[in-house]
Amino acid sequence: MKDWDRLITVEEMEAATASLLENGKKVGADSWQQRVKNQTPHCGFGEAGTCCRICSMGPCRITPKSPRGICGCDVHGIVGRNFLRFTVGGTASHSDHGREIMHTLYETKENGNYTIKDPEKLIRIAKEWEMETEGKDIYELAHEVAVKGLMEYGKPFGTQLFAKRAPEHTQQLWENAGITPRAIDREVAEAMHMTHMGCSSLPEALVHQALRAGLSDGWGGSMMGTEFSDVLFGTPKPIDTTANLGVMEKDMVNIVVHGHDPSLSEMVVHYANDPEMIALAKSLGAKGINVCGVCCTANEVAMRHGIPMAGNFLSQENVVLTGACEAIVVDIQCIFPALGPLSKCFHTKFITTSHIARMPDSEFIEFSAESAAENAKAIVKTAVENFKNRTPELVNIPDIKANARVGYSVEAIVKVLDGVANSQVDTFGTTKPLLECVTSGVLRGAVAMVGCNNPKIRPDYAHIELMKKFLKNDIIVIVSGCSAQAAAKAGLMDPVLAKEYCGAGLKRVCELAGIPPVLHMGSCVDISRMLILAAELSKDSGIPISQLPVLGCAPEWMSEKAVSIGNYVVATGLDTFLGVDPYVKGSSEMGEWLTGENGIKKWVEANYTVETDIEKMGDLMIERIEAKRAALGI
Ligand code: XCC
Ligand code: SF4
Repeated sequence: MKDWDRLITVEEMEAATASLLENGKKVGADSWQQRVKNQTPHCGFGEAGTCCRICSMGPCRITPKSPRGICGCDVHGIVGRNFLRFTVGGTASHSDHGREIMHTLYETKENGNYTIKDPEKLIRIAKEWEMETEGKDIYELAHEVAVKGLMEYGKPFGTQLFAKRAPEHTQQLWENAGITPRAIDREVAEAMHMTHMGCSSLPEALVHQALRAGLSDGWGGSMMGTEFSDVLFGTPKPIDTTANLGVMEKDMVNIVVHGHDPSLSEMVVHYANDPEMIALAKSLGAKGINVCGVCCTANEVAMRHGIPMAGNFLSQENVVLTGACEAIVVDIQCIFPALGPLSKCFHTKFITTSHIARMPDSEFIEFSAESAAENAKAIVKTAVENFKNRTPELVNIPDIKANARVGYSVEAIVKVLDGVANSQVDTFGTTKPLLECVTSGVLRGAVAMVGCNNPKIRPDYAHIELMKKFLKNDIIVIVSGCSAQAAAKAGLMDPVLAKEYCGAGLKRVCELAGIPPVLHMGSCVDISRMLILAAELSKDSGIPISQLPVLGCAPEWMSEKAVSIGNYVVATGLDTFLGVDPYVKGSSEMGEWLTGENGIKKWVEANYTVETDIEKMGDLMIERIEAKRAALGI
């Protein structure tokens, strides 16, 4: 047993943060904790979604005395437009990440910077897209598939190719409601158009487009991001790693990768293993090079290479505060601009690499697929050379670290659960063993927990406490994004120790399959993996997705991307529980559309529940799972 073989509590993590903030004080560092104080109380109009600045006659704010904006728009129109814009901010970001991956796929070549690691998957998708694969060189095929995928963003006619992966019933619901997603860019542009001054102010129309745009993300941009990341970098398989701040190494060069696009982090990981770079590190007095991750980039490299995960969204400042971070290398999304000034307080190099995410006080080393090797080498070298600039008195690495088994792609889940529920060999390659666990009651159901941290919620507490509650009730938890890292940091992905939290049924499944009770499915674009899993469960059982005892939940979400995700998860038929209100509480009509019985539920058989009391949310979710079971008679 290693000294870190233990479970970590939220209190321990909080104590670690407190000690790091003390470290920051010594050098005059700012912190998000302080900025939250400066920003509180938040603007009430913004919080309720009742402020409009879509045209320059405003900004208009809705109060009992001024119930309409200058153009006459009422509160429901304003809240609805804000909600739709919030959604497509996320749709655009996720999907653009997917687009970058498609460009990387286009750049692949034999012995190039990027190659094809999962050719079978590429061929499988090409066939699914009805492309000719026979007799083609794999790189020729990759090139053609990349072009076809990129067309999904702007094709003038038709709907998303991957939408056909949904069960018939779901596709029919989408068809009936008119929300089958068309070209991704079109859904985003149309949403911006609809919310332009003097266009849509009818909640029904705005919510309708929010669902369709969301679906173009989940079953379009994000799904391409996931599937072709697998093609490029390998489809994840279970792999052991460690998580929490203790993964940083006192005697090594620490390079933290942060952001989302694995095209960058894969290369950094590769060059950190380069003998020349390791020799350089040793010549400068370090024992080697340690790459660790933050946010979704961490998920990507953990799942494919077992790179340790230093933390999630609200721990990004913590990695710099350790005083042991030689470089924090970022690409896109969820990067605090605060990292610029913060790294100036230490020796840390803050390296930005994408024209999409330029920030003050950073060193910009532009990264592109054509020059990826050169760029990555320059980045690693900069970090290594910075080791000598450390201030030893400022090094403070909290001694907290947990084991985590990660890498549960749908392919991996199907494989590991095969045979667990006494099923026969003929079920190989299906989700039937998992279904058997659920119908027999050994497992009561599943919860897909996703999303960020948000200072409005005690960081990681909601994720971890909810997970423990579900495990105790024999509900298996699948996770992605920063929710996944919350679990990993606490030890909930330790296949040995996490069993202690499980009910008897779940414990047995974990033991038989050798899995942790919380399954790491990846980054946020990888929520598309959850869609595929839900679709497969539905197809294999003949039960519509909305009737399966499976729920979605984002207790600590904060980003626009999370709202886009919420829309596609709900639109796929999964009831979704949010711990933070998406700025819609100012409109009763929007509330009804999203959370009521007569709104989106009529279209997609699922809706949202917003519940900021986390204990209550957990109870509601368990009740909902049991109600779905009862309705199925299982
Ligand atoms: Fe970002 Fe993906 Fe949220 Fe984490 S979970 S804070 S979106 S890194 Ni996506
Ligand atoms: Fe005000 Fe209407 Fe302009 Fe919005 S669109 S700022 S409500 S006048």
